[in-house]
Amino acid sequence: MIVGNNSASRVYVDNKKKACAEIGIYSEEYALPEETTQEEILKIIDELNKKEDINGILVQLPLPKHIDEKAVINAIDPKKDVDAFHPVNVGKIMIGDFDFVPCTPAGVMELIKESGIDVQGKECVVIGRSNIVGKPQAMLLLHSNATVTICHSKTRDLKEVTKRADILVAAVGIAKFVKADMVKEGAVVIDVGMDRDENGKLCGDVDFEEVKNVAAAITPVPGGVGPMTIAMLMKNTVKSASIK
Ligand code: L34
Repeated sequence: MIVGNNSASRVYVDNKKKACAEIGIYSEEYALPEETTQEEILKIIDELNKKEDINGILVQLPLPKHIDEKAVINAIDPKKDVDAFHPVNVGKIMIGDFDFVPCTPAGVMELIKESGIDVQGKECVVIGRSNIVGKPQAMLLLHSNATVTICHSKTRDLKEVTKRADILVAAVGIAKFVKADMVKEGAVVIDVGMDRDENGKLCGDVDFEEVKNVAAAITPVPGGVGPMTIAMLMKNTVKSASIK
């Protein structure tokens, strides 16, 4: 479900639909106008919760300001919550007993694993503490036996903290925020950002051109974490269909 006219959301949802079509997942799009009421959204979610042939429900965030995001997420049947945003699924991630992993953090873990990088015992620093990325990212790294630090806008001496990282995950939402002097030589740098630079060009939270010279490995934007987010959504959806 996509509500309103956010052009970035439009691109992401189109990419999700394309991925579904490519691998043979049936999908329905509910594209609703900006002025849709919360009741209308909740009614559609209720119908989808009951539909036997629907295994996954995703409401693209952010929602328009007049909609209570929490109420919408809470309305999704946790068994169909392929984003893993429902409090039940968030709790399960905390315990380490989960079916669905939030797509972006799961994509980051997959990138690390597929690159042959061992997380166990490593110093991992996550910049950003959102419910969608920062917090679940920290939990997934912790479950992989990393030593995890979460930092944010109020962190003192941020640079001193990020420089300790063997694996640095940037999820702040500020274009080119991470500079070379914030990164340890040989670190693995993962860029979750989807920002616009001064020329309106898509870029990440990491200053790629600077940081690539100090990092042992670094993800680009676009073509890094974004496509992985979508791949993990597909994985959660297949899982949902197979365990129902
Ligand atoms: N409910 N809301 C819900 N679930 C999610 O998992 C998301 N997220 C984030 C925003 N809101 C959400 C996404 O889908 C971020 N996100 C997302 C998904 C796909 C891409 C980026 C963010 C993506 O496809 N990125 C492409 C470039 C896209 C472009 O050209 O603008 C890339 O190569 O990085």
